[in-house]
Amino acid sequence: MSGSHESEPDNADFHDRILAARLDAMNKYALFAAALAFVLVNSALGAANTWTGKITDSMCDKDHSMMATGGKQPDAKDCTLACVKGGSKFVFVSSGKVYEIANQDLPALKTLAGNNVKLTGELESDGKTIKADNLVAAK
Ligand SMILES: [Cu+2]
Repeated sequence: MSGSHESEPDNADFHDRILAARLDAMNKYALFAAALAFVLVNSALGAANTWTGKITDSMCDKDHSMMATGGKQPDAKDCTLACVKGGSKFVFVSSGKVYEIANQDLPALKTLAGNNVKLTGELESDGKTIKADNLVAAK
């Protein structure tokens, strides 16, 4: 091996590094463009939101003391389901605000009645009705 060949691997390496840097910059741009597109599409569709709160019913909303018997608080789930059976609607209470739920037939409303939940959905233009997409139990 002569000395003149020794610089070649270095050159190739240098070239690789330039190429890698260029690809890196392109990836960053692509990611940024994708993120921007996502944000734009989301805001155009009336952004989905996530709230933490409680599923209860429109008669008791913030607490079930109205249904207390002999000073004993009813079980939140039992009370909510009983009230809904009696004609009330499921509501969602978050940070002291009571939201109506547009889709009362969502099965998770029954299973998570009385529970703390994380609710993902869309706030309708009236500012007090949520169309729920998903409910998961929360602490
Ligand atoms: Cu109730």
